[in-house]
Amino acid sequence: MVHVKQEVWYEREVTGNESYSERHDIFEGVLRVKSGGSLTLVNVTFNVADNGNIIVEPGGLMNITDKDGDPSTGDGCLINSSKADFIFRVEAEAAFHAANSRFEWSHDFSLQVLSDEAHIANSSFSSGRIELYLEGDGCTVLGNVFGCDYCSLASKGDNKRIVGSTIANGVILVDGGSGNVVEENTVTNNEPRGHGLIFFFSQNTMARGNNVSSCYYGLMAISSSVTVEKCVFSDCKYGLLVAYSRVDAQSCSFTNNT
Ligand SMILES: [Ca+2]
Repeated sequence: MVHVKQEVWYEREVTGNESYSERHDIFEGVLRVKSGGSLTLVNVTFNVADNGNIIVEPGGLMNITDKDGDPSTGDGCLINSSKADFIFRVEAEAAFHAANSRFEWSHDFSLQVLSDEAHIANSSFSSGRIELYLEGDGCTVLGNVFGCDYCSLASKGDNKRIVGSTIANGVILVDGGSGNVVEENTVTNNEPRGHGLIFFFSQNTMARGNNVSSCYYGLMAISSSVTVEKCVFSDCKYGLLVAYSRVDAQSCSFTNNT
């Protein structure tokens, strides 16, 4: 039997290099990764208490990952809480890497990523209402699963790649910016009048290979320029809504939209 360490973390500031693996810790208070600090968690379960928040400050790095680089083996991290209104914020000029891990919340969870250096891959977000808000330029969100009560994946800024995610109930919103790519995502939105993909003042955007179903508008473009390629819109009230926009739709399919 593997002995798993368990500790309670109270208010904590990370200022140097800290790395933890194979632990099951409880976190209370505010965790801050400070400028010059680096916190790596590998196969760590982190239960966040009711007073917990996580802030990665400018110049800090947080890395949440698994042991073997394989998303199928269940040896990643689990960040877990039943706290209402939990905030996990990566500030501008900070860095954040999350891979092959799980984030589980039973209330509202806001992961606010304001930095350019942010990569979130092959992870799952479940339960509660999740807001993943991306504000920097060039971050990537690849191959994640959002199985929450409601999920909003919202981005500002340029040149992001939102690829290969599954959103069981929610929306991908690209608000402003240029050169963003939304590709091969599967999006369902069961909220009344909930939409699938929304582009709002978003220029030179590519939406390619997405599968959007059970939404009010499958895709809404307002004051945007969007190339829509090889997307499938099914069982929506309306496939597309385009206003003050240039939308170039190629090889898309529309089925069962009422
Ligand atoms: Ca793994």
